[in-house]
Amino acid sequence: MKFSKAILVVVATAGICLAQPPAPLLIDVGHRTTISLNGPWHAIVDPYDTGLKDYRSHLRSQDGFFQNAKPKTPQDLIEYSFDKSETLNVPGDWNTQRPALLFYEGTVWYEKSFVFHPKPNIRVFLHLGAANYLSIMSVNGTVVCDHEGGFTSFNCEVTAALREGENFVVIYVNNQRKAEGVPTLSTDWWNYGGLTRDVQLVEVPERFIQDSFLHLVPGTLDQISGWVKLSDTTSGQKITVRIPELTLEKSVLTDRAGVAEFSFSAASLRRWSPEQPKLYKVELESGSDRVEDEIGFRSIEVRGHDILLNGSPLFLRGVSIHEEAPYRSGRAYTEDDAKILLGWAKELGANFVRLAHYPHNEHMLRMADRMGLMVWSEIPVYWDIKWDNPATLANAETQLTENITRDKNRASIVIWSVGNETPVTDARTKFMRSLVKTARGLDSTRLISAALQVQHRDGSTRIIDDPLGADLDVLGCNEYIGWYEGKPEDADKANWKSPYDKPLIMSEFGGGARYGLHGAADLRFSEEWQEDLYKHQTAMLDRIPFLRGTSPWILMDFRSPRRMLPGIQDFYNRKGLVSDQGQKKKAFYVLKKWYEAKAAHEPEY
Ligand code: GCB
Repeated sequence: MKFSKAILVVVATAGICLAQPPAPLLIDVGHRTTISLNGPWHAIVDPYDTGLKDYRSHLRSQDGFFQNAKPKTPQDLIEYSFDKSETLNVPGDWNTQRPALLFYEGTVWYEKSFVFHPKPNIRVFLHLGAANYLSIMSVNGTVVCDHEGGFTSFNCEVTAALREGENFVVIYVNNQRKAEGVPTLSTDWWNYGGLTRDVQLVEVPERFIQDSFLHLVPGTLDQISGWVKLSDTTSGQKITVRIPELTLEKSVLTDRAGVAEFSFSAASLRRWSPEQPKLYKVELESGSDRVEDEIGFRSIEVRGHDILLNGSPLFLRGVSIHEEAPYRSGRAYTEDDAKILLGWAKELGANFVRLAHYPHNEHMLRMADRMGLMVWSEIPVYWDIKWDNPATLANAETQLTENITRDKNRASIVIWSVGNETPVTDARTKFMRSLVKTARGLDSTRLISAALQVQHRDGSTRIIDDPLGADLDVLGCNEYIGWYEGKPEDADKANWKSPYDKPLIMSEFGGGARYGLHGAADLRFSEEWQEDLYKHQTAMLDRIPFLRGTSPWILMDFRSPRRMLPGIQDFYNRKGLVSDQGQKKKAFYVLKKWYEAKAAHEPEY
C-alpha cells in the first residue's frame, strides 16, 4: 500500500503538510444521494500510534491498521482487531462516550464495514462533516486523503477504492494539541476528539455541480447574481438555474474554468430577515446532474456606525454559542441540538448569534436560516497562535476557505470572523490581514470582523484602536468588566471610544454563575453576581454611541479543562445564561428584558 507524505509528517510530528489533500468540497450534500455511514464504528484507542509506526518509529507499510487485517490461520500474529474492539458512535466525540476517554488526547482508529454496489458512471465521495483534529481516511486498505482542522467539512473521492459487496473504511483520528495548530495548545473549550459530525458516501454523476453561490448583488435589494462551478473545467457546458416561486429561469454556459455566471432581476423578491426568514427553492441543473437548495436573499452592509440589513439600520441582539450539546454534554451535532440552542437564543429575544469559536455543524446554519437568526461565523484563530509560521497561516486559510465554501449560501450568515482575542503584534496583524483578504476574495457580500480587545485606556475611557480595526467592516470587542476586571459597578464609569468610524459589536462580556447558587450580589459565582453584572453592563452598553450589536458570553455552560473549581465549575465554564442542563439563570431575564426593549424600538424589515 501507498502512504501519503502526510502520514510521514504525522510520524515526524513536526508541522503537518497535506500531501494527499481532500478533493474540492462538495457543497449542499444534504440534497444529494447519500449513503450514511453514521452509527457504531469499531474503535481502537492507540495512545502510541502503534497502528501507524513500528517499535523503531518507522512507518508501517504493510501491517498498519488501515489494512484491517484478520488472522487467516491460527498461527498468524496480528496484534489488533477492529472486530473485537468496542464501538463508538458516529457522529460523536469520543470523550463523552467512555469515561476513560474524557481527558484523552491522542489517536483513535475507527472502522466501519458496509455493503456497497458501485453504479456505472457514478462517482463516490467519502464526506466528513468534521474530524477533530487530524484525520487520515482509507477505504479497503488504500489511503484516500488526509485532513487537518477539527471543525470544517471535507471529502475524498473513493470511486476507485470501492468494490462490489463488502467494503470497509478505516479512519485515523488524532486530537493531540499542537503549538503550530489552529487552534493552538491553549483554548477555553474541551478538545473533543473523533468523528464528531456525520460521515457519508455521496454519489454524483461523472461531471457534476461542484459548487455554487447565489446572493443579492451588493448595493441592490432585488438583483440576484451568482455562479455555478462544475467538477471539471470543460467550457461550453450548459447550466440551468431556476427559482420556480419567482418564475426565474436562466441557462448559461461554463467558461474555461468550468464556471458559469448568471444574474436575475427579482422585483417581487421577499427578502430574508429575522422577522420573515423567507427561503426560496433554487434548482441547478447541468447534464445529468440536478441539485436543489433552499436559499434566502438579503443584503448586509455598513454605513458609518450603522449595520444595515436590507437597507435598514438595526441592532444585532445576539448571544455567543459553543457547539456544545444541551442536556447530554459533548459536541453538539444533531438538528435537535441546533433547535434547542437557537430556540433559547430566540427566547432571549435575539436576532443574532455568534457561533464561537470555530465553524459549527451545518444543522446550526440551516436552522438559523429557517428560524431567522443572523450569524457571526468564526474560525479557530484563537489567542496566541504561531503567527510567524507559514504552515499555520496556510492551515488557517484552508479552514477559512472550507468554512466559506460550505456556508456561503446561508442567508443567516452576515459576518465572517477571522479570529478571537489575538495579541497585537506586527506578525499577528500581517497574518490576520491575509485572512481578511482571503475572506473578501471568496465572498464580497458579507461583513468581516474579529473579536478584538481594548488596547489603550484614557482614565475611564476604553479605546478600541487595534490596527486590525482598519481592515474590518465591523469592530468586535471582548471585555470582562465586573469579572476579570474590577466590579460590575465599574461599568457605570466606563466610556468607550474608537478612532474608526465603524460599528461595534461587543462580542463578549459576562461572568460566571453556578445555577442554583444564590447569595448577595457580591458572592462570586452566585446567580445574583451575574444578574447584577448584566444590569451594569447593559446600562453601560446603552451609552456607547457606535454600538450596533452584542453577543454576550455565553448562552450555555460548556466544558473547559481550564475551569477546575470543585463544586462550582467542575470543568465547566459557568458563564452560561443557561446551565448545561437547560436551567435559566437570573441574568437570562435581564438580557431578555433589555433585548425586548430594543426590539420594540426597531423597525420591521
Ligand atoms: C474570552 C474568550 C472565551 C472564553 C472567555 C472566558 O475572552 O474569548 O473563549 O471562554 O473569555 O470565559 O474567559
